[in-house]
Amino acid sequence: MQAEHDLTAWLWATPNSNRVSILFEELGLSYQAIGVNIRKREQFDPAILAMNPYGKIPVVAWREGAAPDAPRHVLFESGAILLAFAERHGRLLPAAGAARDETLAWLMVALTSLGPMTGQAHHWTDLAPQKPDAAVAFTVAAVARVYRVLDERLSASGHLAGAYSIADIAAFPWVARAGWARMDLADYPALKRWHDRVAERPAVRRGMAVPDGAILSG
Ligand SMILES: N[C@@H](CCC(=O)N[C@@H](CS)C(=O)NCC(=O)O)C(=O)O
Repeated sequence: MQAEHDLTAWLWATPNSNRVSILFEELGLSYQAIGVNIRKREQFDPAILAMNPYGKIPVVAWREGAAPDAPRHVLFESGAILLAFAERHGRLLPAAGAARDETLAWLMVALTSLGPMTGQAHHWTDLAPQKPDAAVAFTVAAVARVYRVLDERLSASGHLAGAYSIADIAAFPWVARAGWARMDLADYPALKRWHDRVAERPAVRRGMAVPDGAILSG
């Protein structure tokens, strides 16, 4: 296991940020969470842009040793952070074989379909000043399609890929915002059971409340 020193995460009350705070809580890491209020466009502060040229959160940084001059690592993209920390700590991702491949496949469903499409649906159903019917219908239908796949998968398996893993951590904070895509979890019983079970995990409860006091509004 590799230890991180001065582990810091730049986050807000957003699903991609919650992936990282849940991950760190599950791994039992000690870290400092710094709030970046994306509604105030703080993600474009030069200090954030210097770490992530995309100007998005989450971003994390740490030193590879206790010495002040130990090499500092900076990492952005929630999927990269999930993979890097699962590998560094040898947890939440099987080391090899079919179980690892399956975990990566469901991780990719969360990273490339569930998250982005729910984000788009949130934009068109809620945030956008105009809400064209076609844009709303397209994005809501895309989320419903992913929900059907997840629901079918979870009716046959307790977690997305066998044991609880970074695939579940990547998916959970987005499913927790089902309302953003006009989804009702009551229509997806296996997904709802999984959601309710994962939500009960102490690390998930703690991670969903980070950064302390952050509210995504407006
Ligand atoms: N693919 C990126 C997406 C990051 C992302 O879109 N983060 C949102 C918050 S969940 C953000 O920073 N939004 C502000 C913006 O895009 O300017 C990841 O998974 O980390």
